Amino acid sequence: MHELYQPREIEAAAQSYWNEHHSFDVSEQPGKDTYYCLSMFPYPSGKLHMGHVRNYTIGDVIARYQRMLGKNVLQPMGWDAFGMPAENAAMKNNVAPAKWTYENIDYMKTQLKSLGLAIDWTREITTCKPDYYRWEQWLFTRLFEKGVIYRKNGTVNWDPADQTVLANEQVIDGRGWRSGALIEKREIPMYYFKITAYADELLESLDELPGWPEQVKTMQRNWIGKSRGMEVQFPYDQASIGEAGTLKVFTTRPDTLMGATYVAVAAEHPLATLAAKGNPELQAFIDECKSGSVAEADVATQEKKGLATSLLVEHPLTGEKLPVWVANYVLMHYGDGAVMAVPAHDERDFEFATKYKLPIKTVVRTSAGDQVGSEWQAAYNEHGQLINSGAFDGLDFPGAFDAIEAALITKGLGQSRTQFRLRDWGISRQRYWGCPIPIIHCDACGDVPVPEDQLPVILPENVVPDGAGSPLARLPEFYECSCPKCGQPAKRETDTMDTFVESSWYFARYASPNYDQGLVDPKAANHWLPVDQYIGGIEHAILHLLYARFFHKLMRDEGLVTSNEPFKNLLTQGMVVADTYYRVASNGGQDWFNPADVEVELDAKGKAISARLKTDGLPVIIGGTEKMSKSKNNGVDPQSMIEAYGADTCRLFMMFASPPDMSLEWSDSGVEGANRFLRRVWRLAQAHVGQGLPGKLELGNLNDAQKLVRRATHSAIRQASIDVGQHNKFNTAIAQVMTLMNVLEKASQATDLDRALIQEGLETVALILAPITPHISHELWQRLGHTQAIIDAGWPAVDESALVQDTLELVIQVNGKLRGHIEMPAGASREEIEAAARSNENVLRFTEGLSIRKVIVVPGKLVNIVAN
Ligand code: ANZ
Ligand code: ZN
Repeated sequence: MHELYQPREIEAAAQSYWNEHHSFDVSEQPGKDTYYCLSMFPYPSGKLHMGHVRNYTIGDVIARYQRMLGKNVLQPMGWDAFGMPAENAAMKNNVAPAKWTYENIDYMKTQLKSLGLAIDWTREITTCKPDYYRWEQWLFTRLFEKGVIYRKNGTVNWDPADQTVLANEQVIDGRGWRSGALIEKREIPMYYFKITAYADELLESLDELPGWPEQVKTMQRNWIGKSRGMEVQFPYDQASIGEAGTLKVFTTRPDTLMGATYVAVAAEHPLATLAAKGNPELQAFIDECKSGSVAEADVATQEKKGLATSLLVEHPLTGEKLPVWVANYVLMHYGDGAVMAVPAHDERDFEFATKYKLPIKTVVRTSAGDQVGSEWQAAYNEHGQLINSGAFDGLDFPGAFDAIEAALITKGLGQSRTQFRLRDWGISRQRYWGCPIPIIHCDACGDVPVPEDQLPVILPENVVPDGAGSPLARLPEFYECSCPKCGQPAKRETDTMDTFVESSWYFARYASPNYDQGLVDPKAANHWLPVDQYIGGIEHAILHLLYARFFHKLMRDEGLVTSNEPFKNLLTQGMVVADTYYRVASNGGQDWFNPADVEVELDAKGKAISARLKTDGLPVIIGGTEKMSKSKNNGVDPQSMIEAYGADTCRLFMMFASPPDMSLEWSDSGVEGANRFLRRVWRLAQAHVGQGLPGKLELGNLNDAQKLVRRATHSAIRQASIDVGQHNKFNTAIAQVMTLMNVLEKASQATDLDRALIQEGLETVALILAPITPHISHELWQRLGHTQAIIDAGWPAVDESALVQDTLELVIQVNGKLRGHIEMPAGASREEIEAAARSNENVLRFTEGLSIRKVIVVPGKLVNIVAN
């Protein structure tokens, strides 16, 4: 055994052992407990960042731990390989997105391998390869025929200079990121997944997921946004509108109907169009609204603006005439694109009514009272008794809801309705690097799905996009085809799918990645699914997880899987954060410096007080701790870390610095600490092994000191098992190992029995660390004399008898002050303890001349003697 810890050699040896033995390749083994551990697969952007490393380390530790519990563990990996960055890189470097992507995958795979992850690489999935996306296309055609996918017009950002559609993030302050041209909105035909048909189930089955963080479930619930309310119709005032009809609105507060003082419609609403005829001012306002952002968050925060029309509608119950306004805070695609405005009880309406001097009428008695006043804004969402509402006065919310519904039904002007915020999922993208939508447009037959025997529709890989328009739309050899139905010349769809589609079902494909008879082999899929533990970033809490849950239900309804939900347990790992440093640049912006290039001066408490750039020695400003990112230049490259210290140090630091769901603060001294600890373990093992391995541990006659060593070993096992098994708390499990190491380093090595105890302790250290630092554990295990590899060893078991304490140390107090300690047999009675305490020499000294009034015994802890 080498004297010094040499991670490079140790890690290479362990990894080649796992490779040669195909240690992590798994197959279905009926009867054996399965465990499917999945980390969100990476986008092949070029190289791994620390967020990846943390994600995959957490997943790997869980996978390896479950394997030690005797389970058949599947841990696969793949590449979410379609997407815009490849197109951008292609334009910048004039290289085809396919080539760029495959090269990145090659490099990142070597990086992942250097981390020593227990991955079954035979199941690797690359979503941009036809053998993967053909099944996506197959499912698309099935769902299209079922009507779960349909076509309708959708609004996109159109760049008139580049003649191309832009994603929301490519529109900066209303202009194209590349051309700088003012972006227009355009309506174009797109394909939609009818996710709204599953809205109720997606909501309900969140309750079947106790293993998900509550926060994520709440985010999903809010996104789905189920509201129970009422649709209310306001009859047109024919004199002003010129025709008969009703304006339909959706409200969650029908109890406030008697407080409606105006109605407001979205700019795209037909009544707005009607009112704008011959009203250029209104038309200009409508155009302005239409050119604004499509993002809902922007609509919520923008200044409320509107314009009156000359149109009136009638209140459905009182017949009172209410003015129709066009307002920018009303969304066309929610509810009915129109609202009944109740400024007294709705914040947005209040802001609007105040600005435009519209009447405000209170109809609900809230904690703020009956009148509009200063405290009253906090009470918007409160329910209360109705006032100023005629026949409905005195009713509470449920009572008012029912009574008003009954009144509306009688008049045929309304009824209750449940409304979802969730919209159908538009998946058409006018981009090149994505999965082609398998539809053929025929003048005679319409939209014809590509027949199964003509799948996959292969994306040509040798294309270099230039940013102007979709390359596929300019490739006749791609889009020219004949109609599968009538045989006439037809045109292939040139849009590709949203890349969220690929990541919505990859977890199922891993079960049978090479299966060529279907999307999944149902037997394999049902063997492994649902995923036991899914691990990934909180940034995917809404869209990815919702789409994946949706797809799982689609696959279920296709008869491909039997479970209802794809991910039994979800762990959202915290961010990796690091210090930031900057200088103010001459243009007023900030120049960020990497922490590696900065020297920091600390005060006595270790707090940074000043920092200088290493190159010029001049000060830089300390910018605080932020998520590692390119923009703040505070990233640490995992590769350089692994090269400097080895993967085990990197893994140990990541797992020790904080629990997986909390943010992890990068610290060079923390990394060095982790490395120092592994060197300590190595040193002790080396010294131990160097003397020759001891004989078998004979438990018969341990002395007190030896019992302490053994107790330290087994209490580490007990605590680590609880921390890891029940709470995913690897950091505290590591702390247990550190405590154990302190004991082992001080323990006597004089006799063979002493050394047998150290052997047991070191084996425990290797085993508990095995999921976290698998390479050094692999090596130590061999050095400690095992022929079987540590990956095939079980998680250590607690010997309860080792935890039994023969004697306990009790604290002695006189009048609450610490006056000494006594050793007592663990089974001593209160009386025996009291007697021993009374005869203790310190007690005798401190109670001299006093009389003892009371003796309080807290078994196992202390004795307090009250004397005066
Ligand atoms: C009258 C009212 C009175 C409302 C009141 C609220 C409070 P959720 O819960 O998100 O479903 N609304 C309806 N359609 C809208 C649209 N297209 N654009 C903007 N706002 C719209 O919200 C439903 C509430 O949002 C509805 O209830 C409506 O305002 C508004 F004291 O109607 B309410
Ligand atoms: Zn045809």
